Amino acid sequence: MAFELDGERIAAENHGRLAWLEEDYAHLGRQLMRRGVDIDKLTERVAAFRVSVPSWGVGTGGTRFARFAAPGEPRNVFEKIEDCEVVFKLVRTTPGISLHIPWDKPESPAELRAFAQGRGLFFDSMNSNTFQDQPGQDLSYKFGSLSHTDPAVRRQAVEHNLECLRLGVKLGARSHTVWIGDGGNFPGQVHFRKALDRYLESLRAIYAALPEGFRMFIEHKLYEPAFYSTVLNDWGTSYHCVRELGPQAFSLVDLGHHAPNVNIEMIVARLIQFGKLAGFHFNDSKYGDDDLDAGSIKPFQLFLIFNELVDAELSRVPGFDPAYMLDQSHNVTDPIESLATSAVELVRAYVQAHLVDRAALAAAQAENDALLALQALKQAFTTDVSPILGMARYRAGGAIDPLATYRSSGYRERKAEERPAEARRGAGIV
Ligand code: RM4
Ligand code: MN
Ligand code: MN
Repeated sequence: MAFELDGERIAAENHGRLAWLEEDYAHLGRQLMRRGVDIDKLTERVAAFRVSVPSWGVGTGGTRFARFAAPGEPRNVFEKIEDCEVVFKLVRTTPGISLHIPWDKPESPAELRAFAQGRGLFFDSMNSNTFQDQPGQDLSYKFGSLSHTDPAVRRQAVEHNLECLRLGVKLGARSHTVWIGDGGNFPGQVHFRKALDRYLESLRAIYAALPEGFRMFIEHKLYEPAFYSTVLNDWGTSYHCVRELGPQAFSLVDLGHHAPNVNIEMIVARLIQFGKLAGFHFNDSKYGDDDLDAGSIKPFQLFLIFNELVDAELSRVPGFDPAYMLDQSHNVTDPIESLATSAVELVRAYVQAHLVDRAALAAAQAENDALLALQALKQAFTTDVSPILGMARYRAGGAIDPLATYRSSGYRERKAEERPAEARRGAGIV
C-alpha cells in the first residue's frame, strides 16, 4: 500500500494549533467588524474558492541548463495525482487538475478518471503539446506547429489537439488550453501576417471540434522558445483570435508571459470588460516566464489582479466565470510545498481584494483623490488575513499550517523509498 497523508495526521497537527488560531481569528473578527466586515461571511467565500493544480508541476522542473531531480518524484500520471491529492488535503481549495498531453496520456482514461474521482479530484483543463517532438512522430515542430508553413505539419498539430479533446471528454474535463511555441528567432524568418492567418485557420479546425460544454483557451506569450517573435504574442492578438473563433473561445492570462512592468491587472480588466477572460495560469516572475511560486515576487500585483476579479464578481459582470489554474515549475523546492503555498497565496489575495472598501474607492475616484484611492487598496492589502485562511482550511478539514503538517508527515521521505529513481521512465516530466 502506498503511503498516504491521512486525515488523522492533519487533525493531530491542527489540535495543537487550534487555540491560537481561534484567538487570532476572534481578534481579526473584531477589527474587521469596525470596518463593517463580517469575518464569517468572508471565511465562507474562501470555502468556495477553487484553483486547479498542474500535473506537470508536481515533478521537479528544470531550466535549459539542468534539472536537479529530487528523491520521491512521481514517475507516472497516477503518482502525479497522488501528489496532487496531498496538496488538496492540505489546503482544500485544489480539487481540479490540469493535464498535459501526451505527458499524461493514460492507457485507460476510464481508470485514470476513476482514480482521481476516488480521491475527490477531477480534471479541469486539457493542455496540448505541439512545442516538442514526441518519439515516433511523423513531422517535426522545429519550425512551428499550428502556424507551420507546411500544411501537413499543421494538420498533424490540429489532429493532436483533436485527440486531446476526445480524451478530455472521456476524463470529464471542461476546457482545452492551447499554447504553442511557434515564432521566429530572427527578423525576416516568419511572415507575421501569414503566420497568424495559418494559426487562426488551425484554431478554427480545433474550435469546430469542441465538445458540448467545452471552452477553448488560448495562451499568448511574448517570447520563448522563439526569441524574436511569437505568433500569439500578446493579449490584443489573443483577443482578436478568440473573437474570430466564437463564444466558446477565451484568452488565457499566464502571469509570466508579458514584458517586464506590463500592467497585467489592466489587461485582466480589459478582457473582463470584453467578455473574453478565460482565466489564469498563476505563477510569479522577476524577468520572464520564470514560473516561480504565485505571490513570491510581486504580491501587490497579485492583489491588484484579484482586485479586478473581485470587482467583477461583486458587480456581477455577465458571463464572468474565469478558470483559476497554477502553472509553475519548481526547481529548488518540494513541488507539493510550492503548490500548496501558492494556492494559499491566491486565497490571500482573493480575501484581501474582498476587504477593499469599494464605496470609499468609488468616492475617491469620483473626487479624483488619488491618495485616498490608493489608501483604500493599501488598507486591504496590508491587512493580515492569515487567520481567515487558516480557519477556512480548518473548517474544510485541511491543515491550519499546511507546510508544517506536510513536513511532519514524512510524505516525501516515504515516497523516496517507494519511488526509486531507476524505475522513473516515461514520466513525461520536463
Ligand atoms: C508554457 C506555457 C504553457 C505550459 C508550458 C509547459 O510556457 O506556460 O501553459 O503548458 O509552458
Ligand atoms: Mn502557462
Ligand atoms: Mn509559461
